[in-house]
Amino acid sequence: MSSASSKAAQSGSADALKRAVAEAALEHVRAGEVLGVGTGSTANFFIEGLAAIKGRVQAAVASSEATRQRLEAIGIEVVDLNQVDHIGVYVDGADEINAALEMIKGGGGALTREKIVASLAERFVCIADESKWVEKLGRFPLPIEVIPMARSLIARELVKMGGSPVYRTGFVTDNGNVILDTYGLDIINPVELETRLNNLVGVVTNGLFARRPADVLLLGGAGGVRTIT
Ligand code: ABF
Repeated sequence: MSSASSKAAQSGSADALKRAVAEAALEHVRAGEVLGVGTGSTANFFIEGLAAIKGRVQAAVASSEATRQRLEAIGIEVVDLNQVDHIGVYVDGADEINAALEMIKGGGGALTREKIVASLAERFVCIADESKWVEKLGRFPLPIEVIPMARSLIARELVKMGGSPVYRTGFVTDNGNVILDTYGLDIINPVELETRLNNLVGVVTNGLFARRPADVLLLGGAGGVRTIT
């Protein structure tokens, strides 16, 4: 970490911690490969940092329209995932992450594209400040993207599973779907729950990233950035 961002991290503000982990992630960018880039405020700091090393990035795949626009604004070519058969590294934030590097994602609503890009990436580098670190996933409501006509059907299924789904009003995903932010699910086994939710007809994607967890976590705290694998 540079001394500037080390000082920033030590100052402890959330933005300083996000900036510090974003800067640390730049070291994971490999020359001449297609890079996957996530969405959210931490990922935005990463994109800012990428501007300085953009010559190293062959091209990028974006996990949202917002990220695509930010990458193009700094002069990085953004390619469609269908043009790519390999992504070396995917860098993205999370809403919660545990010691197994399983995550809840989707607070920003980009979970489906994030999961698709992550599934192709050889290495998933998660960047997060320490407020995201949890012993057990589930304090953050689990975002579930559903086909609009199945919204009430899925909501009833989630209630049967012990959840309290809340329709994210006024929000449509980049894929034209809606999101149910689901409180109260007891996430004892994240892999099992991710699979079970995937099997509900009408669910496009759920925000559990447990079947494909992160490979590396860069976690920002008052003492600096810790690398957890
Ligand atoms: C993305 O951005 C999402 O999966 C997650 O919801 C969110 C984290 O946002 P932030 O970095 O703003 O906390 O990674």
